[in-house]
Amino acid sequence: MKVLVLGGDGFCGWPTALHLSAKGFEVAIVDNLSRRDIDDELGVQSLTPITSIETRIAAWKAVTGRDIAFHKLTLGQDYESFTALLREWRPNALVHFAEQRAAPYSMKSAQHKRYTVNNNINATNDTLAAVVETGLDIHVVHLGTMGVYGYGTAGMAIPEGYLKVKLDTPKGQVEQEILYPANPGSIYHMTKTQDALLFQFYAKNDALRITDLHQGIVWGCQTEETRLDDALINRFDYDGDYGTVLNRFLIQSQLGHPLTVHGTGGQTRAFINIQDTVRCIALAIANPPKCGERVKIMNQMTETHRVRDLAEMICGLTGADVAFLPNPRAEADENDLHVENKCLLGLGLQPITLQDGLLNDITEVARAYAHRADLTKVPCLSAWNADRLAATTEPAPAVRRMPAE
Ligand code: USQ
Repeated sequence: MKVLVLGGDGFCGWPTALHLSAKGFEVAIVDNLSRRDIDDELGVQSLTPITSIETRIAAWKAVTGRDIAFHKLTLGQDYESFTALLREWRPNALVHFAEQRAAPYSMKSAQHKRYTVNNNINATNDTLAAVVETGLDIHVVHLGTMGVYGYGTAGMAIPEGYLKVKLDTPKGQVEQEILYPANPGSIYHMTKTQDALLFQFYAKNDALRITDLHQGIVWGCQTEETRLDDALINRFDYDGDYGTVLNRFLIQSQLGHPLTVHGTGGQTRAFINIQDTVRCIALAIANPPKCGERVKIMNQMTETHRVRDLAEMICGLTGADVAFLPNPRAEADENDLHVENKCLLGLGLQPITLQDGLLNDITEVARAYAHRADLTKVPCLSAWNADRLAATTEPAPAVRRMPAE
């Protein structure tokens, strides 16, 4: 079976390409290496020393004997080259990671909002239009986000994509299932809610087989495959735009930097380990929807945690201090989050929970590469709006030792 990994040089795409190759799929990567260009723009590099895509692929061949082809093209722009590649290579499935994935980066300026919208939505539409135009039967697996639902306290577990509603009609009450109402919290998350509508349309109009995986915040860095050789190492982002909360706290604890908790740290979010991410993608490929079926939506997360509880856990493990900082994001101070994730568990996912893998990850990556970190890149400087910008330029509050009183 042939799988094309769009965005296969990125944080989730690279380990996914290796995992699928290791499982015996024939794998090719499409990527324009834009994530590496953004590193240069932001003046920060992955904490881990990642090698060029050519070196990565050669190392994989040397270690496993398996080939991975690489095609450099920009989805959403190089449409003709992309359709030609589909016609020539005829993949059975494609996995779509080829989007700008950082919420703070998408909120930096008008230019960053425009880039994120143009890049992400055109990449998705071109992918779907190309599948239709070629007439090939390709299962499209997309990496969506839990952020399409918003993180509001719903009073119920957030279902997997669809919500049953009762409508009052002149003929009485009618039950329907609709897409769970979109409630994005950043321009980046908004592009993923637009993606969901594109998927709904193409599944209905063209009977495309589409799976949309609403993933939580990924933590960890290495997978079974990226550990096989130093040249295969995955990227690890710790900066204020691309670093995600738990990975940031882990490296901050190794740098002697107070943990940067936004506001009261009352935001509850969904999490998943990177090893489980790649396993979920393989499960999704193995269990496609049927032709003519609605979009198959699965919540790709394994546990929920409140940000300040994570900070407390890491303080307990490492003795780090905490700085409760003014929140640069427009988000609720506190929320409860309950999420259904029966689909992937039902397909056989056995979650790696935070307690299982946490210490390994601290020692393996954060400690080993702490010397490469640039402390000036740790603060989150992208504010969601003028009010948040004003709040974040207030004098810094005192650093506190957890647990907070
Ligand atoms: N936060 C802190 N301190 C920090 C960084 C973040 O308190 O130093 C807080 C944020 O204010 C927010 C929460 O931690 O309340 C999560 O922030 P994040 O940067 O870890 O995650 P987010 O911006 O939501 O985005 C990440 C990925 C994105 C993915 C999403 C899944 O970058 O690609 O879609 O997680 S989810 O959050 O479930 O929507």
